[in-house]
Amino acid sequence: MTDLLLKYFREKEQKVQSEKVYNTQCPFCSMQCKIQLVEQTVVTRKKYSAQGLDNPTTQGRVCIKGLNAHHHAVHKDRITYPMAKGEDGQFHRISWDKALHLIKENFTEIQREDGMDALSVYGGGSLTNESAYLLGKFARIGLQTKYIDYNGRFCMSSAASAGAKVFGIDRGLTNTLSEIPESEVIILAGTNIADCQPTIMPYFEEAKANGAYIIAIDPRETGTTKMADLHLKVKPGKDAALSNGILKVLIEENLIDESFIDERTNGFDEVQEHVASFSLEEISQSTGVAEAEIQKAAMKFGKAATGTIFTARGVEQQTDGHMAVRNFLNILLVTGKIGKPNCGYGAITGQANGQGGREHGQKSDQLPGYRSIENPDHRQYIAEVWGVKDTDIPGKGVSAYEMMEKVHQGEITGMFLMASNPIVSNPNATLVKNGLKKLKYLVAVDMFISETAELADLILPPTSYLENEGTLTNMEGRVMHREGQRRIPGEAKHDWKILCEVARVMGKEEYFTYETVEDIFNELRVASRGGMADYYGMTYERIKEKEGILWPCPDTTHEGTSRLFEERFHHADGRAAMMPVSNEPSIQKEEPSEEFPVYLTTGRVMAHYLTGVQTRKTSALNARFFESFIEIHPSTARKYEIEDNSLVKITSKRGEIVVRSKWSTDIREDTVFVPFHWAESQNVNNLIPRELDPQCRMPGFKTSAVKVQPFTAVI
Ligand SMILES: Nc1nc2c(c(=O)[nH]1)N[C@H]1C(S)=C(S)[C@@H](COP(=O)(O)OP(=O)(O)OC[C@H]3O[C@@H](n4cnc5c(=O)[nH]c(N)nc54)[C@H](O)[C@@H]3O)O[C@H]1N2
Ligand SMILES: Nc1nc2c(c(=O)[nH]1)N[C@H]1C(S)=C(S)[C@@H](COP(=O)(O)OP(=O)(O)OC[C@H]3O[C@@H](n4cnc5c(=O)[nH]c(N)nc54)[C@H](O)[C@@H]3O)O[C@H]1N2
Ligand code: SF4
Ligand SMILES: [Mo]
Repeated sequence: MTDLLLKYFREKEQKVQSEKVYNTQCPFCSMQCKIQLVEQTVVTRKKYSAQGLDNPTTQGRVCIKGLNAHHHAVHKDRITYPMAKGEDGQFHRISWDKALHLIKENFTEIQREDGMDALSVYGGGSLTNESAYLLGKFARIGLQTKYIDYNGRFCMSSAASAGAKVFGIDRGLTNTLSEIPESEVIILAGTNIADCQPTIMPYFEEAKANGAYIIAIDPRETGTTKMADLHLKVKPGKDAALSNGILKVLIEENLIDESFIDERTNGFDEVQEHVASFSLEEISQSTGVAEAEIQKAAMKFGKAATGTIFTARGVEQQTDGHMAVRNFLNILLVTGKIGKPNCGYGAITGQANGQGGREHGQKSDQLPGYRSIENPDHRQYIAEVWGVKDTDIPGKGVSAYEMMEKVHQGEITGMFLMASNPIVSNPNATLVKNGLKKLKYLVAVDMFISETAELADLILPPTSYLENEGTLTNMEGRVMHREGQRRIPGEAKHDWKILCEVARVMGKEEYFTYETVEDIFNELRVASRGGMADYYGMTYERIKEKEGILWPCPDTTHEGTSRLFEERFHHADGRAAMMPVSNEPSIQKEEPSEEFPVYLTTGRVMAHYLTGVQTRKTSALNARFFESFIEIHPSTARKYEIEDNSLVKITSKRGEIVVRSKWSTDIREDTVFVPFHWAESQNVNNLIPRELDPQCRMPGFKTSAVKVQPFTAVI
């Protein structure tokens, strides 16, 4: 054998020797696609390839983000040791001991000077159930503060609060995805699943192949609306009115299920009276949707034997998001299309653990298992699980954005931030940024120096989805086990371990004595027992064996719950609560004016995830969209003298940004669209108002008014 051949074989052997295979779940959206990552070391370089693994929800599918997710986890910018900001304003490596000492010193000082509630905790929906649960306990017991909330406030709060009020329980999907193909009519309201949950699409494609009629509601044409048979191109923010139009036709054409209404609901008479008080013409005028189209949508939905409604952030991220969702639920209830096969509701959950993250206590008014922090019995129960007195559990705090206002006002002077980038994702972002700069001490737990972490005094390195084991609850309400098999890089620690260590230095070690992540899950099971989101019957062993279990699962012989509400809703009388919904929001939304003449709406593109901290690091994704843009109709663009592919200044009452124009006839002429994946001078949240939904404190990310003009740089 020649030297060359020998070398070749030796190298090949080396390759095989160093191949490692990791099973995991995609860290991004709520589909939670199962992924296998193969890591090969070729001489000194590592090569990765990812592929989908079969499971009941995604059946082996993965999208472009999942296939490329590992890039950020192995990125050179990843933080792998604690870093403190020095006098020079730069971050410097320090030891864990030193980091924990700094936290103890600063947090103790803040609470001594400014009071216990001067410290705040801000979490995220990508945390595992175990970390999300522990973060709630950490705030209340570890730091003894009432101020905790999380980014899910901007994501799930409208749908969650509507579900809880109408049905008495909030699980994203009332039925499993496997029922979609048999549903005859499907309404997709304010959701762009084609870009945001791509691996869900085959369920809908199968429904279409079976003859389903799909109705999409969106101010823009998207990959999702293109699949629809009918697209109601609504004006931003008018979903409550539009759904009232549909409801009016259903009731007045007698396309309702009277026995279902009588036996299973309350409040129908008020809804009937309400829809008689306006005309379809008024609805058509305010929503920009033709009367005939509203009628068609209602007739199709009302006449079908089965039907399903999905909503997402287009409907929900509004200052009347809670009520708008309630009105879509009114449509389901008057037609009796819930609690049955191939019928039901789905709030398309957003983040990896958008579902589990909202169940176990990261929310300011919530204790584990969806218990209420204001209910004395619930407090008592959780106090017993935690081994404290109920008086040791602080009361209700405020929502995510309101916490930022308290920071700005100087009432909150310290913050522990885990898994969010709030200066990019909050509305009224300039105020949020200025506020966070004033904090006496900000600790950020993040894999990267995000725009917010940049402002921190201390950054702690967490593990990524490849290393961190735990459970996450997908959009169906299916609790899945993520393996976390890769070796931890550098000195990174799991989020839950970081919480235990900080609690220890704050003198609360006895409440945080977990050896493994499974120990936390076992405590969560007990804490959730008897609550709305009951996980008691799940164990790691059962979850692994069944490839996920749908909650509620109240005992260890229970199979989990595929379909909700077959016999009763979860209110004490077993009935669902209907309620009339006003066409006009109680908190006025911005309408176009002479100064700010077009609607601005915001959202996502397929290649990027949220504030882009992870996906902007991935060249395969970033190459698809490396900067922000404004989607604008050519006639609107001409009116404001904006050329295609040119820089545009967008101004609102709050501020201005500069992005590139993208002419498109897909969007309404009175509306522009800007994604929110970029920061600094392209951060669209600098334009978004501070007003919140009065019921659930959701900001109005999807409706504001702006001016657009060509950007000419001053040199
Ligand atoms: N690629 C990608 N996928 C993601 C994410 C991501 O950042 N990138 N994020 C994940 C998360 S956390 C979430 S919450 C989900 C979000 O998933 P979606 O809610 O589907 O995403 P958005 O793009 O925010 O908004 C959906 C649609 O609402 C439309 N819309 C805007 N205003 C209105 C309105 O007033 N009424 C109606 N009816 N529609 C309107 C927009 O044009 C858009 O097409 O996606 C998840 N998946
Ligand atoms: N204008 C506008 N604004 C919006 C929205 C919109 O549609 N329009 N949507 C809103 C919605 S739905 C959402 S969900 C929010 C999301 O907004 P953010 O909460 O800001 O979300 P991310 O950009 O995902 O920030 C997560 C950060 O946590 C880090 N991270 C990721 N995984 C982990 C982990 O496991 N542990 C730790 N410790 N860190 C981790 C990432 O590196 C990143 O820096 O934005 C909201 N803001
Ligand atoms: S982003 Fe969502 S759909 Fe795409 S691979 Fe990840 S979990 Fe699946
Ligand atoms: Mo979200």
